[in-house]
Amino acid sequence: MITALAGGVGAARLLTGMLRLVKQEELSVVVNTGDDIELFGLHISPDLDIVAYTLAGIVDEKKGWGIKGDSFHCLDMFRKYGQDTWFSLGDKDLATHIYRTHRLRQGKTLTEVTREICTSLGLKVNVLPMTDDRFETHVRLREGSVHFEEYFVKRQCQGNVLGVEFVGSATAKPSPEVMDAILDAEVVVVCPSNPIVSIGTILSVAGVRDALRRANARVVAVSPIVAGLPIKGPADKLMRGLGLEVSAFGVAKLYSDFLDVFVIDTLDASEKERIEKLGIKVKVTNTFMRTLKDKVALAKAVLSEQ
Ligand code: FO1
Repeated sequence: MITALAGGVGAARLLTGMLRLVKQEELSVVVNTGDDIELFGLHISPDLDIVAYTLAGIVDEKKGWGIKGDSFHCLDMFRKYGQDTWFSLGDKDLATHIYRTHRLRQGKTLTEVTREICTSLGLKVNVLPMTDDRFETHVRLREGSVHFEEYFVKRQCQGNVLGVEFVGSATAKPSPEVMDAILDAEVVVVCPSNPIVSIGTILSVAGVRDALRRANARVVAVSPIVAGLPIKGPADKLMRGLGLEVSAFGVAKLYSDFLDVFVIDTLDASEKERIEKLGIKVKVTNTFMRTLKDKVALAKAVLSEQ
C-alpha cells in the first residue's frame, strides 16, 4: 500500500504519474481539507475535488481545477442576484458541491461522501479527507484574518502574511481510515504541495505527525520549492511571512522529524549536503512536471528504493 499526503494541483500531477506505476487499489491519498469553504450554503472541498477530478481524468487541465469544458450559467445568474462570485464554480462542479452538501445534511461523513463521489467517477483510489471535522485555514493579514481561499483567489495573495491559523485544529481528529492509511503503508509520499497550508495543514491534525514518525513506511517528500520559488501557489509568500527560509532546505527542516528521503530539483543540487546533515537521504532529479513522461519519471524517482 502506498499512501500520499496531498494538497491540490501539484499533488494531483505527481499522483497521475504514480498511477502509471501502481494500481489504483494500492493507492490511498490523504487530502488537505483546510481549503474547504462554505459558499452559498454549499460545502466546497477544493483539494478533494482537484484530486478526484484529476485522477478521474475530467479536470480542466489548463487551470488544474474544476471540470474541463464546464459552463458557468448558474454563476452568471447568481451575479444577477447580486451575489459575490469571486470563486468560479462551474455548473457541473456545482453538482459535486450540491451532492456533497446534501449527503452531509443526511448525516454522512466527509469520508463517506468522498468515497461515494470517487466511486461514481469510476475511481478505485482511496481518497481520504484528512479529517471529518470542521477545519479551515485562515491567513492573518494586517487588516485581519481571512479564509485561505479569500486570500488566494479573491485577494490574489496581496498583503503581507502575518500568520496562518488552523481554525478547528484544537478539536479536529484524523479519521480511522487516515491513521490506517499512514500506519499500514510501505511508502508514504509527501506530494509537492504547499508545505504550510496544504501539507502543513494535514500535519497539524492531531496525531498525524506522530503517526508519520512511528510509521514503518519509508517517508519520501518531493520539494515544492525549486530555486527559491514554488512551482505554483503562494508557498514562498507564506514561508517568508512565517520567517522561514524559502528553499528546499527550508522545507526539509519543516519535515525533518519524520522524513526519510527528500527529492529535490537539479537546480537545487547545491543544497544536497546541507539537507543530508538533517539526517535525510537526498535524491536530485527533474521535479518539473510538464508532460506525462515527467510525471511518471518523477513518480519512479519517488517510489524507487535506491
Ligand atoms: N482557484 C482560483 O485561482 N480561482 C478560482 O476561481 C477557483 C475556483 C475553484 C473552484 C473549485 C475548486 O475545486 C478549486 C478552485 N480553485 C480556484 C482552485 C483553488 O483555489 C486552489 O487550487 C486550492 O484551494 C489550493 O490547492
